[in-house]
Amino acid sequence: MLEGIRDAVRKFLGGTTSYDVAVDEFIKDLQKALISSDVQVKLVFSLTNKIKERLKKESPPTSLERREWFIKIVYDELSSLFGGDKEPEVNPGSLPYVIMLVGVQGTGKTTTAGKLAYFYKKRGYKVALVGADVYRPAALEQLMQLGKQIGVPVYGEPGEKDAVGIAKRGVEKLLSEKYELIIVDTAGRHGYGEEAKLLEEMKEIYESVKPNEVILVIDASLGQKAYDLAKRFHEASKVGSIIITKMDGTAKGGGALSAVVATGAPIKFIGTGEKIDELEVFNPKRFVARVLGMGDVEAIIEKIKAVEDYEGIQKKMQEVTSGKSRLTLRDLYKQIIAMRKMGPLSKILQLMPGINLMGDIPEDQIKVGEKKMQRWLAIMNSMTYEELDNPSLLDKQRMKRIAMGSGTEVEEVKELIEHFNTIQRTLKVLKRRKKDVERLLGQLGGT
Ligand SMILES: Nc1nc2c(ncn2[C@@H]2O[C@H](COP(=O)(O)OP(=O)(O)OP(=O)(O)O)[C@@H](O)[C@H]2O)c(=O)[nH]1
Ligand SMILES: [Mg+2]
Repeated sequence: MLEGIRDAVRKFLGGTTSYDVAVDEFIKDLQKALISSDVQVKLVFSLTNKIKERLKKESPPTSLERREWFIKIVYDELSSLFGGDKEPEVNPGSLPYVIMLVGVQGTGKTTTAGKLAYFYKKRGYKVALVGADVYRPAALEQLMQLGKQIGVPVYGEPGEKDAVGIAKRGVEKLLSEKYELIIVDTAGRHGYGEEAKLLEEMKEIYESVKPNEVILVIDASLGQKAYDLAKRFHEASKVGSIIITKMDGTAKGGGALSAVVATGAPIKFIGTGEKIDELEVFNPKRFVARVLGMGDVEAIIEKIKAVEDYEGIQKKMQEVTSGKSRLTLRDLYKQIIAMRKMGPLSKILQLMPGINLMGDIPEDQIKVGEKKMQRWLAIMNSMTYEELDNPSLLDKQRMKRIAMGSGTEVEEVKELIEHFNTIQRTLKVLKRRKKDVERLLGQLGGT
């Protein structure tokens, strides 16, 4: 099970064996977890070979622990299995577009039909639903209610037992009424759990409706069974994409990879709750982070990003505190841009070696609201290079000109400069403190 990977990550990060031994062990655990999750052996080995190759070719950045760097590589390579950096294209290529949802009982097809209708309606498409589940009592009623909630029409034939006929007539009627996006909800059970018959019906609906896309709905908790299941559905009606539901539950989507492998179809959305808007476009990296253990991996990724974004700023700060260089507004500008990408500066500072001395700076001195940051960026955009490099040039006249140019108030320009001065003062304190610490360390050294 993919769940096993999380334990392996934890064991690896917290382990005390030597790095090389731990890497070998981790790779074996990873292979075991993937293979027992029915991922093709060939694929597993190509993945682990890629990881090993990168280990040989690349070396960890100085700011990262070796073990953390290794997990980052695993994360990268697993992500590319799920589609890499990009989110999938979810807009229909041509209109009208017919989607057919398939999947076993209780996975969330009907709920997802409603969520999809809402999602596309919000994107401006003229959407309609077709209820073609004639087995579950009140299936049509459930869909009607969802439709009513979001203002999307639902085609259904209460009492009719011919699902294929309903689907065909429904899609034809809605197409003639110029609906652009039609979503067909199908049954998940068939009489007394006769799966062969269910699949036969899927095939018939598929052939008579000829949907543009078949989406397989899979429950995140499905685990190992997902592979066979996805394969059987794929044979009955060519699955074009996958939606994983109930990602909000305790299961972490272990079966997802298997389903992807079995069908070759990409995951498009994930369901994250029972409510109509709890549907997200699938993001491979976020998903893999979940598989690897959100807490552990996220912390590492965040650290890497923070380190990359701040390496430049760190260098600059060191130069400033050692007296080699002077802080300018241009540095502040870069810092704000990086901060908006990264989150609070205070958090980033904690991650940077050597800067934890700054620990007792009050939070609110470094915290700047998003809106303010945007206005400050506008202000700095209106400054000349000369002014950015030498803020002491900023007299009343210049401030007025800058406020006009950036559509802000002189007060805000002043506020920005005050903030800049605060940072400068803080750095001076830091510089003094650093000297104190160095002197203290020197004394302790006894020389
Ligand atoms: N927590 C959570 N619950 C979900 C999600 N999607 C669906 N559900 C719930 O799962 C249950 C089954 O959902 P349905 O949409 O009726 O499933 P179905 O596949 O249409 O079921 P059948 O028609 O019997 O095959 C309902 O209680 C839903 O509220 C999700 O993403 N998260
Ligand atoms: Mg249903």
